[in-house]
Amino acid sequence: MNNIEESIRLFIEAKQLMPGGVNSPVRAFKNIKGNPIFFKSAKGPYLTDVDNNRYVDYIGSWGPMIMGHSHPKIVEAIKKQVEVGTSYGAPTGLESNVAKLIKKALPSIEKIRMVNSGTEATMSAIRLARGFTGKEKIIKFDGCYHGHVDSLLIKAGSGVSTFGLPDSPGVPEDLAKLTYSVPYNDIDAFVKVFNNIKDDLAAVIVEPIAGNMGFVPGSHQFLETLRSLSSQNGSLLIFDEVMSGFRVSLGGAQEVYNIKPDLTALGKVIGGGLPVGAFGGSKEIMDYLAPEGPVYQAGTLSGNPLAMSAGSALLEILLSQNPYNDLEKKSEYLLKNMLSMMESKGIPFSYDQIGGMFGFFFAERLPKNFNEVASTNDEIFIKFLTQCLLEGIYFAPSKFEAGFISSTHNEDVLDETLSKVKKVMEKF
Ligand code: HOZ
Repeated sequence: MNNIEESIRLFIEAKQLMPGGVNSPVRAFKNIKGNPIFFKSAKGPYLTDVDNNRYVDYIGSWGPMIMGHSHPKIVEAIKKQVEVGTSYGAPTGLESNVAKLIKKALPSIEKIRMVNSGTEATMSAIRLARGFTGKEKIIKFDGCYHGHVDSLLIKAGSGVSTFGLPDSPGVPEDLAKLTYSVPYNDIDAFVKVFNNIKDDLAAVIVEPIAGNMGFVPGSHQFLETLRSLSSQNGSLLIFDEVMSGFRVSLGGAQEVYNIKPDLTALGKVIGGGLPVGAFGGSKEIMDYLAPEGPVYQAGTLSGNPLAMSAGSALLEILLSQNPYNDLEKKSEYLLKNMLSMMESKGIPFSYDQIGGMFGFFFAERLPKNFNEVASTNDEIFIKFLTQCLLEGIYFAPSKFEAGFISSTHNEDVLDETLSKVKKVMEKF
């Protein structure tokens, strides 16, 4: 069992200095009534905390560590760039390199704008959609989280659900009323709202594979309905692939479903673990952005050379190795074996995975929307999570988050995880 004395001390100190002791709410472990683990290093599939405990990591910095932590090629690319400058506030060829790599994997993107986070990507994509269509209303889906953007912080998933804050104070009501949130995977509910507001509908934004209410893929029919009605109406369909992009497959969820969105938002993964985001789409829409067009968006650190170097290194590896089948097999092996342990204890358990992204729920049936996720068993989740942490397995600390696996999670690492899960299950 891990001793986390130093993490406890650092958390006490951090709480005096930062709200909740963290810079992003889910990390505080408040919902599982635990002390967050403070880390000092990471390599491959492992994290090491400040008390020298080792954890098998199933968060992977919420996505980017597809090839494991501190991959030598990414480390080398960052080191090389550090020697020649970390920020110029001016163009480099590195940006075009990342743009070309992304275009190769995601053909719906003809032009792209680099930003600094997924939040910035969705925020700017919404502004562009409004500017391009000349319309103002937005449809989103309950439990989808698109960053902490005012217009999108309505019935959002991730930390907003984890802490039971369906709407955030500070979001002006006049802005919030332009956003309509509809149950995920519910075609009838969508069509009804769509028909009511279609004359002023700028965009429909969706996580085609939701990774912020646990892991919940959209149904084909649901996503196809969003595509066809948006096209008929001249509204833009925005796929938020901040979580699913380069995670579920090389071409993201849009490749899995063979559906072409008008705009795509990407995040952390394309920076190989450095702060980055991007949004892109057809030339016609993207050229509506300044300085080509009238919609304004800017940033000194956008296309930052360090982030672009790390991103290029990771994307080149992903394009050449296409690790997604292997990743899916790994998560399936893990989850299938976890299921049989749960079954032998009579604990309701279900799971799903695509590529390197997965989810498990303490429920008999896989949830299809936010309400179903919310009603999965909290008591078992908290007990399981807490015991796993003590044994050195680092799963996402909220049932409203997804799991991530890396190519460095080899058979030994998976078996090590399973033997620890077995030990945890002895306490049930
Ligand atoms: N909202 C993030 C995942 N969906 C968590 C971010 C973090 O705490 O790093």
